[in-house]
Amino acid sequence: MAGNTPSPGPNGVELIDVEAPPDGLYEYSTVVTDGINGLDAVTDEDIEFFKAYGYLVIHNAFSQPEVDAALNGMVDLIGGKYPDFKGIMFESKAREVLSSLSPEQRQDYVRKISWFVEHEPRLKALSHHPVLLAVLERIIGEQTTMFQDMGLIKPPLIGREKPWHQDFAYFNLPLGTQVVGVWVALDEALIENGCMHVIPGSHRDGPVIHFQRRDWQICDTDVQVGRSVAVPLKPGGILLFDGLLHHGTPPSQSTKRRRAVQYHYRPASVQQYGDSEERLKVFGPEGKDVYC
Ligand SMILES: O=C(O)CCC(=O)C(=O)O
Repeated sequence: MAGNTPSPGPNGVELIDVEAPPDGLYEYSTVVTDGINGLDAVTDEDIEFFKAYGYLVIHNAFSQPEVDAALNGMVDLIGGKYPDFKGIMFESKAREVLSSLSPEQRQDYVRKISWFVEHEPRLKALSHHPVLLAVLERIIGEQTTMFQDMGLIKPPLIGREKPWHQDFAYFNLPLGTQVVGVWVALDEALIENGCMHVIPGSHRDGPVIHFQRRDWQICDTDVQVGRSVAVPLKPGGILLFDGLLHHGTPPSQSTKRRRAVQYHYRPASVQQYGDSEERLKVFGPEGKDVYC
């Protein structure tokens, strides 16, 4: 995939390609196949595993009816059912074809949706599931506040990479705050359609400088690819991950959709900073005499 060349997207519409990641960036040492079965089954050892490795896989966290309801909610958000909802980030060129697409087809032109939980109760239900919140409280050590919600969509074949990064680099929170991300597979997330890749234990290395390249990201040559693992999930499976865990997703090479939602939680007692100054001091403002 070369930069900025048109290529056929769904329904034959031309889309602008984005820069491809370097070869080998998403090689992995292992595919994670084990995990907990159900939110109720999380033990104290699992909480310790999370603290040691920075992630936890829970299969069947949500039932198929809950997943189907969430997908219907996502289709309604993208299809324009809620006029007050403005949080849709479309793929380039989508604007030209939007009016000709059905709500179902529209999903294949969306990259991301955000700030939707107050508009869509079926997606809020996942984020506020009482047993999920209880697990998060055990990790965070106090009552939690959800402070970010996102729908992450990789349309078939054109779904782009999310380069390696630490989510904490995006948050204006005091360093040391225990942040937990919850990534929920709504479709089956496979290696081919861009499942999550993580570097176990990398949260313990602390904050890493990020650069504005294909995204706000860890330098490709700093990624410890040899330590990375791929985390495929069935619909309803979730990945819990530490805000400092290195993670990323490769571009889709599949005709299968990969839709997911991601929620972030922090301790209720910790407030966000009003500006990004502290964050950029730690994660590196672009142009600060460092190059990757
Ligand atoms: O779902 C994806 O493709 C990547 C999501 C992610 O890592 C993020 O937005 O922080």
